[in-house]
Amino acid sequence: MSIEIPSGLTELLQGYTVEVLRQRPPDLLEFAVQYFTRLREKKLQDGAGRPHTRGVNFDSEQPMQIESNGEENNDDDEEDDDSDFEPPVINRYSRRVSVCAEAFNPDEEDDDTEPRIVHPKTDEQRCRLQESCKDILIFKNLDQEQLSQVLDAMFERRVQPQEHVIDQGDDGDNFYVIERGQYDIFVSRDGQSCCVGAYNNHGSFGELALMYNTPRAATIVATSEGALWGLDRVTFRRIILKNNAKKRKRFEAFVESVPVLKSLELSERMKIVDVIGEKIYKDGDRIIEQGDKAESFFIVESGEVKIMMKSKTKTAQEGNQEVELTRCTRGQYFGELALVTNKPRAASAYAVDDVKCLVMDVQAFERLLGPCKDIMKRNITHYEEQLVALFGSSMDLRDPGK
Ligand code: 1OR
Ligand code: 1OR
Repeated sequence: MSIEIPSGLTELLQGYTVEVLRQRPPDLLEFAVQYFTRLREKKLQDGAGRPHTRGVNFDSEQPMQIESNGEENNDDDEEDDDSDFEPPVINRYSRRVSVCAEAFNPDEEDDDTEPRIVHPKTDEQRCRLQESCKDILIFKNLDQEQLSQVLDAMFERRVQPQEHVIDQGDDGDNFYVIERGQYDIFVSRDGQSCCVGAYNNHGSFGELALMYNTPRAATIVATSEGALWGLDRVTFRRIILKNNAKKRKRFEAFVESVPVLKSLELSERMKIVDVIGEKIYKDGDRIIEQGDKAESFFIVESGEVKIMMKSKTKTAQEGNQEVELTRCTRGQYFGELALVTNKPRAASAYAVDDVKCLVMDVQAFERLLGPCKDIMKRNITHYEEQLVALFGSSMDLRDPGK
């Protein structure tokens, strides 16, 4: 008795198998449910006309090209032999596994044979994208080639007021860089959704679910019309996580030695390494300007940083002169005061010779440095005592003039 294999079955299973090999999900059955549900959704969207047995292109926000990096891949060759079979492209699938700082195993995910995603862009788009990404901390340690692959893969997304870009609890699909617009951050606690912060025209979000394979940790809602640049999960993991593994090796010992971080668990310190960026300054560069709105926190990695404060009381000869308050060297931090008090920068910071700092954005500071805040607050009391001694009681750290 011969058994007839239904038409489309081979392709259907092949599509699933290819995705399993690409994603290596921890639970094959759960993955199958997700995969085939999405496949069915895609089929319904495409209309019932053509049987959709070939796998899913989950990334349908914009047309894109998939570029192979030219390396031979036997699996792909096999797929090419089957002229009726198109491999599925990119899967936004993410499984929820436990939250931990061990985000990436380079041996498992270092797959340079992955097809590359390219969203073609005009010169004008490319300029806007580069401008939006220039201060993104998790891009800071990428090499030229990695950065250009990231930029190639990014796609533009416009949003309207009240649009939910991310919903807490969802699986992670994309990481977003803000080109413009305001976005509120909501976190649900005991069933109550609280606004815990906001992004104002720059920054990035959506990295946590992709880094740690966890559900979205917050809801992000646009409060104005806005423009974002998205980076798909697969490219994010391939490049950013690979780079994070390197960053951990490079900064682990240093971060271990920073006194203010001593009260954190090792896994929490490693999460800091995942989201920090290294910034380099030349002699005389202003790192922070007194009176500015604060967006980051700094730890000196090498060199020396001079903290200068303008007195509010002007004299005819001196004008609004800056007075040197202190210097920070390797392992010391600055820029915490404005983040803790939610006030403008109390002083300016300048590089003395070449300086390298590890920089963290305000959201990561809030999220990760809670346990260190007591130490910081104690030091702030110490600043206030010094302030009175230096300038008299008329200067107020909570109202630093520019
Ligand atoms: P994600 O992939 O989990 C939601 O998707 C994103 O919101 C998240 O990545 C971060 O990029 C971003 N706690 C958690 N996620 C936050 C937070 C945050 N802020 C921004 N995101 N907290 C607020 C800190 C101001 C801590 C709340 C307790
Ligand atoms: P920020 O976010 O206000 C400027 O940006 C940073 O300079 C500030 O955080 C501190 O990290 C750092 N008073 C105020 N800010 C100081 C001081 C300081 N020292 C360092 N910073 N005093 C010097 C105490 C030795 C007291 C003022 C007289």
